[in-house]
Amino acid sequence: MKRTLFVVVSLLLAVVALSACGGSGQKGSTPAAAAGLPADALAIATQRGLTPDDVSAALKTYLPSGKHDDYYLFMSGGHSGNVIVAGVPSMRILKNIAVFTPESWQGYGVGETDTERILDAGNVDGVKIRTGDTHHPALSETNGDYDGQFLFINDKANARVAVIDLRDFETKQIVKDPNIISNHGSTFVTPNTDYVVQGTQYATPLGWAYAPLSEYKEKYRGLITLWKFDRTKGRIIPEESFSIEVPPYWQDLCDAGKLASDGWGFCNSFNTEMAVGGNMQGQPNFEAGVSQRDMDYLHIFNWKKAEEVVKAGKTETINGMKVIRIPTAVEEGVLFFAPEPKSPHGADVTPDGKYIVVAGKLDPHVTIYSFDKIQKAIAAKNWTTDEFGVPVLNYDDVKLAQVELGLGPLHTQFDDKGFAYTSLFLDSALAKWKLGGDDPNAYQLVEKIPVQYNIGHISAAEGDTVSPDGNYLVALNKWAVDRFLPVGPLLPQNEQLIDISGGPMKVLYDMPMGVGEPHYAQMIKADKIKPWDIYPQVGWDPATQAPSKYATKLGEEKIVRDGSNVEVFMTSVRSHLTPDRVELKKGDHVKWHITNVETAKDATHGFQLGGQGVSLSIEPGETVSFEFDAAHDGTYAFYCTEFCSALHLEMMGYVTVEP
Ligand code: RUQ
Ligand code: CUA
Repeated sequence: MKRTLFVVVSLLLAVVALSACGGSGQKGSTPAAAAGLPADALAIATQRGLTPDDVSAALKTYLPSGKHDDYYLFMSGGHSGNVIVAGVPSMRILKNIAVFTPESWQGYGVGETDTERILDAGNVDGVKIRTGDTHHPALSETNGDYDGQFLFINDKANARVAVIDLRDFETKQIVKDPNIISNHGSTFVTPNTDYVVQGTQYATPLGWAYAPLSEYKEKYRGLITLWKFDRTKGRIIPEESFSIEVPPYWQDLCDAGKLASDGWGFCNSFNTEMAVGGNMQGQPNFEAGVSQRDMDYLHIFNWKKAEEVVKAGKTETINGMKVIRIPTAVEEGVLFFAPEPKSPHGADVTPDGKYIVVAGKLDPHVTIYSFDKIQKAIAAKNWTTDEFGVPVLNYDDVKLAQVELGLGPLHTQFDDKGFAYTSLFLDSALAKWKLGGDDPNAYQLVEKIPVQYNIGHISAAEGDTVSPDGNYLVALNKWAVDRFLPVGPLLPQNEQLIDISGGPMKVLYDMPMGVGEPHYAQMIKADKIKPWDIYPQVGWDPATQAPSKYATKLGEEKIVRDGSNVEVFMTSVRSHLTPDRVELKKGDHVKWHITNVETAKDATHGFQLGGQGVSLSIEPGETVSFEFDAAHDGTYAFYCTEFCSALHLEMMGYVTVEP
């Protein structure tokens, strides 16, 4: 114990001395070293039973009040249907971005607002879908590097993709693929965000039309959909998007080629058996059925070639979407397969674009494919074909190396020093290994550390771009078991921050996630994101990112009645809503616009109207519109939901509905 304390003291002193050398140089703040080590530091460490490792982890993650993090971390919220934003290294949560599910506090998707119409665009066959399962966030890229402008995310349950604008961190668009009902290899972007790519997970007949499972091979299909993204509009353009038809092999995870492999994309798959279940009909469970073969197929597609094929009109339009059918994809050299070992998962392209790493859930190796070898095999036309006529390259022609890492390898990320990191689900561990270029023998396992527990995706700082940062990696763990205060049988997920700056890897911080299951995350340098402080002008409509035609100036508030149609033009400013009386008659249809005329940072007003299911958040400069029918006579109160001033409770008004 004495020794431990001694080490703690030396460590604290060393860290303090170091930070003094670095010198914050800030006037008015005394560096800790100059002030001397606080007398109680050792006492605190002792009393709390902190080890030297604990102390250094604390010092590496602690952010003094008012200081900002180095990175933003964008995590999917799993079946909460949203996105969660945190800061790294503090791991403090900064924001929930409502995406596929309504959220009262953001006024998202409630009260017939523009945001409800964004959600309505994702309805399926007229069914209002208000749930989602977000898996893979993708930041927009320029030349293969995150540019901090947009974020995309998929909804696995309904094959939808959403666009989030990072100027205001709000969802702007949801698109529904008209031909598939579930996606997974989604979203990922091409290096200049020309396309947001999406792969099917569970095959169905196109348009999820009816066909019995006995017709699986004939009728069921997957798609790789390339959603065209227009950066100036900040929107996906469905009319300029297209799909490549693929066999019903359950495409899994994808990545876009970059640099050397720009123009190509890669998806692993895992049901080349074409198992159809039937565990009550004497057939194996799906899990056994889809794991019979030793090899599945890495899908290799040439999206630039596909673009030309579409331009040449060699597509079929199915439910409004242009589709390159399999025979055309084969004939035009758009689609190839390469065998990949045992229950593959993940396809991750190295920062230089030269190699593709595929893991195998039931194989202890990662397999590294060489893009150069793939090109040579294609040029030599050295292949067999599958049952659908798709060329299958020879494994030995395209495989460059394998590294044995441990049990259940899943996902790979990269750093700035030539190392790769792979999650090991069954081992509950993170493996660090060395990339070896074209030399198969140079690929080597370096180190493994345990994580708590059942690790899925990992996210290293800019770790899937052409220029990773190293520094930090977050392990997104499925199980937390014993890590946190118990909260009933449904435990939080555990996101662990890991130091990968050099030397042995170290877990620095455990972060419980109070919602959903963050599948994947991306970590971007904080200074690349330039959010607005307030909307660019008073009367702004965030749904269109343009001035609203319903913007109302101070002094120009009014209530306009035309028969039973009533339109309210309201303003909000600390600490009143004008008008504060809205007199309606039973049966009126009401359109109501509120402009928050505040121009002070953070001067948001909320708005709730009792009895009508209306909840809004009106940020400085924003104009929001909502509608409702005054179906019942009575007296209702509306009020501001943000404690905006000392007289916030008085920021209210009445709606009277006369019989
Ligand atoms: S994957 S279950 Cu991202 Cu490993 Cu979805
Ligand atoms: Cu505005 Cu409270």
